[in-house]
Amino acid sequence: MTIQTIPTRPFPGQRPGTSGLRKKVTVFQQAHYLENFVQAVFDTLPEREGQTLVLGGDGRFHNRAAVQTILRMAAANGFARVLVGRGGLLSTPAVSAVIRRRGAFGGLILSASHNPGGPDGDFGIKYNATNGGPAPEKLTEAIYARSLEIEQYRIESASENIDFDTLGTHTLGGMRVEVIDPVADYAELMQQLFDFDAMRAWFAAGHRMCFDAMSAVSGPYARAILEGQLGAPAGTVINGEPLEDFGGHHPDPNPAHATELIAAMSGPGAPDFGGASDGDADRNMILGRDFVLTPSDSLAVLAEHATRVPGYRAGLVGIARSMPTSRAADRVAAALGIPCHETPTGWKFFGNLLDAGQATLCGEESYGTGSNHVREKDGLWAVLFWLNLLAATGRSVEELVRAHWARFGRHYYSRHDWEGIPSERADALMAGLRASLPTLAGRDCGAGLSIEAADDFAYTDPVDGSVSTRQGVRLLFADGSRIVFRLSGTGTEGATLRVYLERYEADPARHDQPVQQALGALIRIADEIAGIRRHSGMDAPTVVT
Ligand code: VG1
Ligand code: CO
Repeated sequence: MTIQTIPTRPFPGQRPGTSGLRKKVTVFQQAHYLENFVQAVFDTLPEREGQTLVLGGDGRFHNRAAVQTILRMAAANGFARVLVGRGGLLSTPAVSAVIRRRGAFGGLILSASHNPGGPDGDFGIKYNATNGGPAPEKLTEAIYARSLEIEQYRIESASENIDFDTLGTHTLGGMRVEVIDPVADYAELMQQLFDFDAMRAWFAAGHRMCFDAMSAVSGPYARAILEGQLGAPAGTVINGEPLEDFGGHHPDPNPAHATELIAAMSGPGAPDFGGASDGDADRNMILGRDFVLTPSDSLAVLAEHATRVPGYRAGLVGIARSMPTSRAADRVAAALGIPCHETPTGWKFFGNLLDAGQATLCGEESYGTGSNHVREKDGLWAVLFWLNLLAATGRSVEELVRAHWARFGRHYYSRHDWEGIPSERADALMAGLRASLPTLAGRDCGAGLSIEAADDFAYTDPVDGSVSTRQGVRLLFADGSRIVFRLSGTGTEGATLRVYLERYEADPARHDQPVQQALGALIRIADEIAGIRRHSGMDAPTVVT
């Protein structure tokens, strides 16, 4: 064993955002940059000695180099064992599953999720704790504080590179490295939750689906489960090979970026069901033939029918949604007589609720859905859940959603992203909004919309009492409509303003309006109150989902 202690100096800005530390690949390629952050993580985990770490990523550019570095650092920092996915691959939900199943101490996930990859793209890293979930804010803040005072890191220097492309066991400076099948644990967990026989019968009856893996990490998982175990025909999974640059695309499953799938799902010859997931396979998009549904509606429909699926037959103890996510799930929770928790944006806020048995299903408007089976959102899980519902009910995606609207009403919903705003301008916009908050309540905005309350969302975790403030400015209208403004915490260039728009419509005769039209008055009010065009100098949002 040859442990080297390398002197280093802190890099500013190693503060994890909504989901881990994300920077340009070129930033991560600087000498000591990754090492400093990893050492800062290890330094905040004194109990790591003799423990097991799970390691893998979404296969993007720099994944392989980072795996070699982290293996050496884990060996030099007292870990007894690292479980690394073959090829350095593990999806985010698979890391969560492996940590939980194998009783590991924690895991490091190498991914910038839906951000583009390649040498000019983004890279990222995040730490997940013993429960399999993203490090809570207390821990990410401690990691950041440590990164600002770091003076050295420890790395094992003598050994050869580890071959992590073949299953097997290696020794690295006294530490065991096990190269594991990235799919096996996850696939077994899916078999416990879903009715594989019913889904097999659905395909055998001639139904068809298209799953777009977006050249990201879900490909091997989707192929093994959909085509391998459920008998879907070869070719059901498209873009199934993980590529270091995701084929040059944003691996972001929404109608703006998953254009190939949207095209495949339209027209009379289209498959019955469509799904997609993002870079690290924790997001999902669900489509019917010529039918796109919002993630907020997806969460609500899954909750409504959860007991049709074996893993949830006993019913739900609660639902949790991020604050900007529409209130469609709240109505289902009310009908079921269970609580619906409202948390800040980011999956880390669901962890305590799940651990405490206060929620079964969780969801975010940003194409994230999940449950207590792991502590991450889970893209393929959501697709399988839908597939199980289609098989169990014999109905189509559109039929299930329309019936849901008829019963509960429709929450028209859209998110407008204004990307690449210079940070000072975006900060000025948010400061202006916050300053105007006391004057907004009671304002009549025309079109029958008056503001009942306006605030900056704050959250007190019901389990550990921790408080998170400044989580998004909310305008709450008397008719139940909402506008929410917040700045993204996952970008790597300038600032992204997210504007979330929601309007409730109870009357089934009015459930067929074009979404942007139904939200037209709210879109106008958002700009009037926040001065988006004035501050950003832009005419229109860059992405509308
Ligand atoms: C975005 C989404 C948020 C999600 C986060 C991580 O964060 O809005 O809901 O949890 O991405 O998802 P932000 O701060 O940019 O709005 V992933 O799949 O990129 O890890
Ligand atoms: Co993701």
